[in-house]
Amino acid sequence: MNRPILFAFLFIQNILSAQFSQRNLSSENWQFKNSKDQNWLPAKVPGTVHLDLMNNRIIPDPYKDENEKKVQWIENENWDYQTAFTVSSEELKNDNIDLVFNGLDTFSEIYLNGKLLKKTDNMFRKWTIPVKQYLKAGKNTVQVKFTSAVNTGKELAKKVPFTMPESPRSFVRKAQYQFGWDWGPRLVTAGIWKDVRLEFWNNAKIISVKDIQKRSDKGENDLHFDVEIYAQNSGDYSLELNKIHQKIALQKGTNTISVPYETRGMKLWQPNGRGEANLYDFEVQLLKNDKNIDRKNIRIGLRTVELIQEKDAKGKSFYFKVNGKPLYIKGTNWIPGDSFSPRMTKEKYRKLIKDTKDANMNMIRIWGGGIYEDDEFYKACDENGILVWQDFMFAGSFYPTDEAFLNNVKEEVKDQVSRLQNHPSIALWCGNNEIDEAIVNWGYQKQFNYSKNDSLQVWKDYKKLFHEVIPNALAENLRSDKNIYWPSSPSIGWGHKESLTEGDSHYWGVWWGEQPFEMYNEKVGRFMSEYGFQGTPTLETTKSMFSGTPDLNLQNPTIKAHEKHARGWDIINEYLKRDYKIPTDFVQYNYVSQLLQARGMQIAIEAHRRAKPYNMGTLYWQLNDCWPVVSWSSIDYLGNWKAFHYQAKRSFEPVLVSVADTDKSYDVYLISDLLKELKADVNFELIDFKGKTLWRTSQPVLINADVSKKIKSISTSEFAKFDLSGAVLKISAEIDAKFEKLFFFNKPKDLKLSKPEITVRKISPSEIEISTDVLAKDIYLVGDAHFSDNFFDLLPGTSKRIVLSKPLEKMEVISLWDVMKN
Ligand code: BMA
Repeated sequence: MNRPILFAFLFIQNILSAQFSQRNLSSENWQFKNSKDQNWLPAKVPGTVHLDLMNNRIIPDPYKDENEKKVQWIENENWDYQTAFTVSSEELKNDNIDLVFNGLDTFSEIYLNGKLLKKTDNMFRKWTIPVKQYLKAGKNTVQVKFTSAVNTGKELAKKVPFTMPESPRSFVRKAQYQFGWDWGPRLVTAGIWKDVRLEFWNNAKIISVKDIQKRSDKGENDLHFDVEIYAQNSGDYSLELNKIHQKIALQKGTNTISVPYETRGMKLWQPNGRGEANLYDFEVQLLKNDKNIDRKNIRIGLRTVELIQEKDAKGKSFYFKVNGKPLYIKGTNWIPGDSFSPRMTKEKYRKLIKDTKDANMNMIRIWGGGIYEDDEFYKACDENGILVWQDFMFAGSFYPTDEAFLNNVKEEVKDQVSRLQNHPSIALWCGNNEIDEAIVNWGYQKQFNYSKNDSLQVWKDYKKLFHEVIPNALAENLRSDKNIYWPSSPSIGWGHKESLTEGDSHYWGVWWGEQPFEMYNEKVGRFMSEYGFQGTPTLETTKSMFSGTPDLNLQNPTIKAHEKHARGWDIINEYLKRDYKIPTDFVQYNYVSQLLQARGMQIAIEAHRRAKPYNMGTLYWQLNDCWPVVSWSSIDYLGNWKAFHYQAKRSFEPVLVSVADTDKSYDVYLISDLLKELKADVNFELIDFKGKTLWRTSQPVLINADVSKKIKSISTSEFAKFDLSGAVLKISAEIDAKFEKLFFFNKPKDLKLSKPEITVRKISPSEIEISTDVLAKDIYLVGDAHFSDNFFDLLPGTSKRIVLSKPLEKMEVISLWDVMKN
């Protein structure tokens, strides 16, 4: 019923806006089918074949039960998509009509009215096809036929004379995590995963608008815009930038017009923790005979980012200067938010980025095994002051370098860089995730019996792609200070001592190497871009793994199937034994495994921050999940904060107290990321678990801006007379900067806890107050709401107010005593 009205509206709009207009074809009635079948079924665009099969009840939800196995056949099939759409004779009067696909996953043939117009082979490219001559007034049909990426990849792999690891995934320019990861299911998708449009234009169109910034020696930001215009006909045009008008003459073909802009009065874009993330909107209009023929809107921030690497006594520095000042980086790694990324919502992106801001972070690394993220992701980062470390999408394998592959990558870089370049959040472009490391350390050459020549070839290919083709393509498309390129993360693998003295480092001795958490205190590099430990998802998310009534039991095959690391459960249990115990009760296991993860990460983050300025950044592995799973994430698939996210927030506070436990002393550090000096009277109090003060002292402290400083060293002999397994050191201050830190002397399993009487008082429907008589360690408020704090310690005789995201009828409270009592 609505359709004719809609068409009429679009039609009128086309005429009114005269020259440039576009139509969204995603909202047409799309259909799909297995290419072997006859019957077409309803489909959704943007989408993927798995979602369409689920919507048509042909497959079960792969996230539930052990269904992942049941849907593996899909990757070997070919899938056809089609829709019909109407074009008016008015629309056909435009000089140019382009059919634009923002993303096709992956190998496809595009037909318009039965004619093959294009073959595609890269999920990360945008395809623009001039179609005016193939369109007719009235009904038109577009078909996109996808061939299996797995089968195509296998064919491509045959061209390389030796076996490549992770074949066929590295042969296809497609999100690599879809082939299965140690936190992700194998779900190799196909489909029209981004919007489809028809674009109508005449005379000329704006290809891109780049904001180019330079910081002068005086510290001022110089700004101009490079407007790239394609003109079909040369002639006189005019350009308007936020109402500033200028006449321009265009040549036939591509023209670049540079437009300076006065920045006086504009405020800088600052990363989270350093001030406001100020953004400014610009509209660029192209006019012919005073009529608008095209426009582009961009939102920019004024900022400079530099990566400083200078030789020093221990190696080479690695830090970011933002707006001229060194910035200690606190953050995390991002993986795609769903195995079916087209169903990620704006709200989900916004919430996850807000969660990083709320946890005091200032950078997020988009890991190279996923996707170049949706615009919404970067917009949210721009607005929240979260810098982005952007990997190109290559991860943990060897990649081919035949001419077709290299050309394909060049186009991919061009498309992605021109889409993303204006986001002030993007700080660095990185060639790949763990490929240098894979070549040097992972032993594939031996595993696949490479000859010496094969091995040399792999290294040559690597250099070609990541030291030549990608950085050159980046430089061609990003001619400004914003082009900071780093070939591989990490630059040096964690088995080599240089990984701790220069470059960025992924330290996996804890977890993969099963070294103790305390090792984090020693393995501190210049910039830690990955380290992590798994924890179970929250109970709500665990329950969502079941299609029927959840059977919360560690032996349940569904629960087991939602851990993708081959030794995952064993490693968690090994560390549980060391620091806690292995509970048999499921809820307790879920709780303690989260505490374990939070504890390990606290040790790591604090060691990194204490080492400032030797260490200038810490990005833990990983923020989020793409399905319900046991993983390194701090926020689970449904968006719930695990114990670790609450801990990350505490450990990333701008002012942090941290205690380093050496054999001889307890060294207390005050770490400040603030740009002003700090004065405080710091109180130190040793309290037993019943609330008795055993020892106390206080001391005035003055620390400079942005430093880590040892403010006190307490000799272990001073505390020798106390039973430290039943005591906690409280370090607090109220003046200038307010902070409180509780330091325990023993591992959780060696603490002499007694049963706390925890009371919950309702203040309002969404606020409660928790209090306790004796020390309550790791209080866990169990309920399906977000709590302003959770998994926290409460000292004897104290209370804490907690805000709930929604009123709860039922809430349980447990603490570590409940687990450790027997
Ligand atoms: C890092 C990442 C991922 C992986 C994680 C945990 O190396 O780059 O590839 O999921 O470790 O093993």
